[in-house]
Amino acid sequence: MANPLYDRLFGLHAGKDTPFLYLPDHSVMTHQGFLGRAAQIAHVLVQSGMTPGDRVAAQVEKSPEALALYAACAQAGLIFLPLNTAYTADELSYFIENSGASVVVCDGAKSDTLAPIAHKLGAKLETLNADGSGSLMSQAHEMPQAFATVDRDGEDLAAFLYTSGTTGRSKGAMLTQNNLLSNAETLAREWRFTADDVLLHALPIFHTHGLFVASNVTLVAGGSMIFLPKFDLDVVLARLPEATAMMGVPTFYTRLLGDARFTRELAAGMRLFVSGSAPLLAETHVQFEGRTGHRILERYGMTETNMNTSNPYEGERRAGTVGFPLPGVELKITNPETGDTLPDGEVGQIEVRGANVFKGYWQMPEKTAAELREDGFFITGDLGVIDADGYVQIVGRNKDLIISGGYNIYPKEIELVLDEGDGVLETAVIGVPHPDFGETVLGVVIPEPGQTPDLDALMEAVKAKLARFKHPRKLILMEELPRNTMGKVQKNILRDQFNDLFTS
Ligand code: MCA
Ligand code: AMP
Repeated sequence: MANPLYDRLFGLHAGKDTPFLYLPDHSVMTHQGFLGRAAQIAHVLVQSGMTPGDRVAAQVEKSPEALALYAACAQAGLIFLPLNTAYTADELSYFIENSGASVVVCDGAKSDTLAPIAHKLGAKLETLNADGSGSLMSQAHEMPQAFATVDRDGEDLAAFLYTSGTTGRSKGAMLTQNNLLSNAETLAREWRFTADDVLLHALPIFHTHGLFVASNVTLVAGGSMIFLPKFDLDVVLARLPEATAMMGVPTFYTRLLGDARFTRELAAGMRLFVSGSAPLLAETHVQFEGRTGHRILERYGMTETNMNTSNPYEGERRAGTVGFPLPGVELKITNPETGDTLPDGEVGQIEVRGANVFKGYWQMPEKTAAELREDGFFITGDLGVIDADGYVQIVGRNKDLIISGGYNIYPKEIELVLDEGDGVLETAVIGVPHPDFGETVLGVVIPEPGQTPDLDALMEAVKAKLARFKHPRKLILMEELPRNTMGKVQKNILRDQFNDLFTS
């Protein structure tokens, strides 16, 4: 027996003194140094009573130890559940309860808030701070730096990543070892990653992009990462000359282009810039090439599927497209009503199938059945078209979703909070263009007859419940919402009406 994910991402680096993480203070953590920490954490988790298949929920700042926690889970056969650091106590409480996590790891600053929640839900609370201190590592440091890897099958679950839904309730996407590993190996091959690569890593590690795409691809290839806590423009510009590759959301690239220090010379040592998580404007692609001589490689993925398509490494990286289905991924465009496959050139819903596609939503069989067909095709909710040369273009969404700076926001979740406000009849939350975040959140509020809702109070109610990145940038009062003859709210009309609100 073996443990494919651990063996092929981590285990193969055992005993190597090669650099793995270049840190903000310019210190270096080797592969072996990293694996030693992961083994120590695995001991702590197992000694606290965890057994294979148990869930570890982590809401922690990005650090080498936070990444080692992921490796520790893989090694001990535990399911890793990373959580956005912006989530509020309300949001966390749902994730912990829904997943049945038996250990919760949080930043020391949040332990007072989370302790009662964890206690109520029967989970053990450990702390892990950005500097690596806290209860988890203080126990870990006492442990041996080797841990007997737990046997796992490729079909065993490795991670839960929560993704919101159009009904407002988040769903835990169950990802297997094979889902993660197959995608990492494909991407490393397609993007020509080797042990010589140094990836500039400024993404958060609680979502697919930073954790599975960026980190797993580097690990599988044996490369190293400049591991930065967040995207800080000055730091990214300073460290770029040490890197060979970078992955980012479009906001990273527009921010770089907005700075005169970002020049062709600064990017001269780079071989690859990858963009994803949100649409990269063709204009950004063109401007980037003009400035640096590099064509950004755009790819397309989802939490439920990892990466589905990619522009070619060699060959034309076509602006405004997400390239071709990756090897091993089948992609078809279907009629959203009938599910029938449409001919190339026609716009329809994107469906994908392959080893990358998740197992389903944790304890939500109906939601799984609604999105994952029996034949294995996953209905992405994205609208796309395949052009004459086979490039896939995403032209819209068949789901009510806003993507702000690469973070997904489901309007329903915000509408449910706003609708509860005093004097509010109904609300509609929409995404409108934003120069930095691509899209941002706008809330339209319709008062009950004769009432004037207090918009500040509404905003406070949202702040109390939902993560900062979900907060509307603005709330607007209107008399009524535009509706079609069936009575359905026409958000497209609202989007057109407020299209220029943040860009003009
Ligand atoms: C921060 N804020 C945001 C966002 N990020 N508001 C809306 N959208 C956001 N994305 C808040 C901050 O809390 C702050 O609030 C204010 O907005 C401005 O913050 P700023 O300093 O400008 O932001 P930042 O800290 O520099 O962060 C922006 C960022 C970051 C670097 C773009 O959001 C980021 O790293 N995004 C990457 C997201 C990502 O990894 N997505 C991948 C998901 P205040 O003013 O109150 O302090 S995986 C995925 O989508 C699929 C699978 C895929 O294909 O990859
Ligand atoms: P998430 O649920 O966070 O995994 O986000 C997945 C969604 O992000 C997809 O369904 C798309 O709508 C969007 N997405 C990811 N990559 C791209 C891209 N390159 N272009 C357009 N949309 C993208």
